[in-house]
Amino acid sequence: MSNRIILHLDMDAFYASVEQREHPEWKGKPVIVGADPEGGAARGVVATASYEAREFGVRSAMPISKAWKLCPQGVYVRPNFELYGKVSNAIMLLIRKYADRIQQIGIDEAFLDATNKTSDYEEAEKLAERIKKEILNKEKVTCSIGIGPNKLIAKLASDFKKPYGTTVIHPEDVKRFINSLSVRKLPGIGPKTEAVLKGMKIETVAQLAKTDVKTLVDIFGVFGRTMHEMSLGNDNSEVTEEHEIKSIGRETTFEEDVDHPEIILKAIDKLVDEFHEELLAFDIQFKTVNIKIRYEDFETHTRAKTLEFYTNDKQIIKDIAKELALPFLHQEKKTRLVGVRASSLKFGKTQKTLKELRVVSSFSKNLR
Ligand code: TTP
Ligand code: MG
Repeated sequence: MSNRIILHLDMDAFYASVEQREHPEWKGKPVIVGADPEGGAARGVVATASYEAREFGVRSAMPISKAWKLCPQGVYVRPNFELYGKVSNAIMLLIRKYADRIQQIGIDEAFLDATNKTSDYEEAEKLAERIKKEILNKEKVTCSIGIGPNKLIAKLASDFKKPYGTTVIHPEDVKRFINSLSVRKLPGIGPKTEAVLKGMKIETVAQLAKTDVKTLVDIFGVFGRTMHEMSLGNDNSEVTEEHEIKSIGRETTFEEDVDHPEIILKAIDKLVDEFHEELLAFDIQFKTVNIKIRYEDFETHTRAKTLEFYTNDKQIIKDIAKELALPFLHQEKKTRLVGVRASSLKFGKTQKTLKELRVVSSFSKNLR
């Protein structure tokens, strides 16, 4: 067992907080970032909601029409990804000095390995407070930080007390902490997996830890083993810096598994529309198109096709993605997830834009 001290930082209601910073008149109000609600008739989803809006029950990934019903008085804002990317970059740059290594995950999270910067958990907690204050002073947005002996525990801890919380889990408290959580809190366990586990009478992490690994592997494949390791609070993965972007894309888990090819093809169009904007914004061309299809039983297929030339053409991505997906659409099994990516990238602009892109692109949204 290592004696690492890992911090996980996660911004509070990130997009909404940035919007409140830009528009001080929205501070203290329910702010909902997502599609235009069009008087409640819109079909998009909520990207995020300020903590004020969460009091009305509004949540990420909720249909905007539902948010409108729950909170018609809310301030509805269309997302400004470039702005969020800029704020995120500034924050990531600022926290660099606090750790030997930082690993950015998506737009609003990062792990920091503070093992060599701090001698114990008490010092680590002070470090976390300094980081939170500096971000608040300089960027005018808040974050929450979790501290633990590995990345998994740090991540679960950062979510424990939000907003502006600090949660420290000492190595000797890991078991008690993780056993108290519901399985849904573990990374990778969404509503569907939660439901399957519930059917097996597994609702808490403590119950998951007591389950035979083989049973879990039979049902969930390799993820069953990961799940069991997580339930024990184990995670040996390092905080690793990521240097280059190899691909850019999106994937979506359907709210309900689908068996209509039409729905999957439409989802592909929508995913491509989304990330293609980023390809254009950052002047990126691609040569390879990749797809991923996951069935209801978690069986997963990936396929790729490489062109002989670089392009940034949206229709090409759509056509190839659909061609690659076609053989998987007429199965007896329903589809749980579909993803599309462009890879073998060629960058047209400067390093600076590249860095911004990393922030914007590394987050892959759950569309409904
Ligand atoms: P999160 O960190 O999951 O959420 P959050 O920062 O808004 O709120 P919290 O205080 O609970 O951490 O995601 C970061 C940003 O990613 C979020 O501000 C908006 C975006 N996002 C989506 O666009 N769709 C989603 O379904 C989720 C979960 C997030
Ligand atoms: Mg967040």
